[in-house]
Amino acid sequence: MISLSMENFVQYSPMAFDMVSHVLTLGFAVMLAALLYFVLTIRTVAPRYRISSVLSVVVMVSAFLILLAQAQSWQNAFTYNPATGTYVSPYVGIEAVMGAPLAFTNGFRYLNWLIDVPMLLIQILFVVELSSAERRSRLIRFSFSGAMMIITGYIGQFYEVGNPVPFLVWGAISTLFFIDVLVQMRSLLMNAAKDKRIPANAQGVFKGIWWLFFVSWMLYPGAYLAPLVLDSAATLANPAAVNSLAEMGVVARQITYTIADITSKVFYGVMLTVAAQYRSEAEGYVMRDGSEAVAAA
Ligand code: RET
Repeated sequence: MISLSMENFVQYSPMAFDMVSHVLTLGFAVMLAALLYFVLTIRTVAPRYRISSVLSVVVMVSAFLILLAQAQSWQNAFTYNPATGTYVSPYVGIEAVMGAPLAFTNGFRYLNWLIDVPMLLIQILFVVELSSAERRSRLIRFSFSGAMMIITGYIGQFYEVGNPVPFLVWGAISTLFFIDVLVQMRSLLMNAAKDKRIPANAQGVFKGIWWLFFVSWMLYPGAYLAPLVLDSAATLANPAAVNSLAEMGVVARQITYTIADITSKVFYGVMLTVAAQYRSEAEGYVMRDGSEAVAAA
């Protein structure tokens, strides 16, 4: 049984190798920049919405660290071979490398999602209008389904090279939890989009959040399935064609992860901040900078 990520079995042209390095660097740089946005805008919303910004901050810190580690892992896992002009893992084809410390893995991403997915799902509960009993029950169901979706997918990804049956079975189990998350999120946002207690501009933002959520979260299962490209490529007779298809699959997968991370964490958090700002404004909240206190003294 092979339990290494697909990336380790492919040879990369310098262009493909660099594209992945660049896109992974973009990923962690955006998280750090957005961290500042969420910290600096926290007082632009009324206190009851601020927990959403706090949760975005938690997501940014954990994503920054994991994506930094992910980029370093990419740099360390491959060496340039001047004879072939490609980057390769020194371990390709060596059975004894199971557990090799420098092998590239996407597994850390899943453990990061285990933190971030419940946070992202919970933060919306503080920006739409819910009774505290409903908020609590939604929070429990979101956290349970979100965590189960990631844990089952994490197990599945160990089988991505050469073990299609457990890979697809665990992926299917994960999908059942994903469907529950989608159904809950849709009802939450569609209700918010027609809730009379929410001003029209914020209602429009909630509708937009649904579409952003749906598209960005669908990218993750797409990236999970990328190794199937490698499996089907393996049936081709020409090894160079197999490699170039797999190389494209790896580059596409890392680009997909980065787009998904930026949209599902950063754009989503910004849209929630905007919705909270509209709601705060409609409720008469005015941001104070402390100068009136100084003037009064
Ligand atoms: C897996 C396994 C295959 C089936 C499905 C999956 C869904 C993953 C999702 C992940 C979302 C992650 C987010 C992270 C943000 O930090 C686990 C790939 C359905 C939807 C939003």
